[in-house]
Amino acid sequence: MLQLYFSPMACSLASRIALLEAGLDARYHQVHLQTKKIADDGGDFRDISPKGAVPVLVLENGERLTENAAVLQYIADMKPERGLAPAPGDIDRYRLQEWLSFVGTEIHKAFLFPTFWYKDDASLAKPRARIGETLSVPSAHLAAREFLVADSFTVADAHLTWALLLLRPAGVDITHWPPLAAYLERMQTRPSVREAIATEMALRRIMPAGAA
Ligand SMILES: N[C@@H](CCC(=O)N[C@@H](CS)C(=O)NCC(=O)O)C(=O)O
Repeated sequence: MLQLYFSPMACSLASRIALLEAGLDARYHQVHLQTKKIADDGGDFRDISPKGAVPVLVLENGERLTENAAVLQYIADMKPERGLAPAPGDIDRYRLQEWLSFVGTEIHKAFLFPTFWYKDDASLAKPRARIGETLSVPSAHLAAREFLVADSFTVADAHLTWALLLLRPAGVDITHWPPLAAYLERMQTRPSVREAIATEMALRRIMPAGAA
């Protein structure tokens, strides 16, 4: 069985959504990101991945895969019939990678990560100044589209949904970008998204962990 190392409401939420969308069972291991302790057994998460970051997907053969973009595409490719990623070679597969990269670098690492990990105003001045311009890109893209890629839900939507969910606690009001607010509302009507959020919010109440 697949195994996912995750932290409640961290970016690994996208992998949980993808697993649910794919209908794949997995064993979930909670990680405390500040202490790098695994909740199950108190083990050192850095022994699982020296990066010390979630998500880590342990494959059926025991190999470990890290990085949201790789993990999400791997999950999608395990169940191609679910259409969670366009077929390799299709131009839309590169569109998917374009969005995974954009969310991972321009929203996650450029804004959410410093906001949740650094917190001081001096470090955050530039990320705060830039986030509006960044969000205007997916906002314009989604103004006349339901999903990021082609016309159905893909793992890129799982990734962007997570990032948009964290913008509010990061101090960004996404109602300033009505297409993004409407998109997030639509995504939150999906059973996979609702279940993933409910599961992880319940865990977060038990063991608060740093996100992003
Ligand atoms: N480049 C990685 C970044 C993953 C990442 O930053 N994950 C965060 C949670 S959202 C984390 O585990 N941070 C802990 C740390 O960096 O020490 C990816 O896209 O998967």
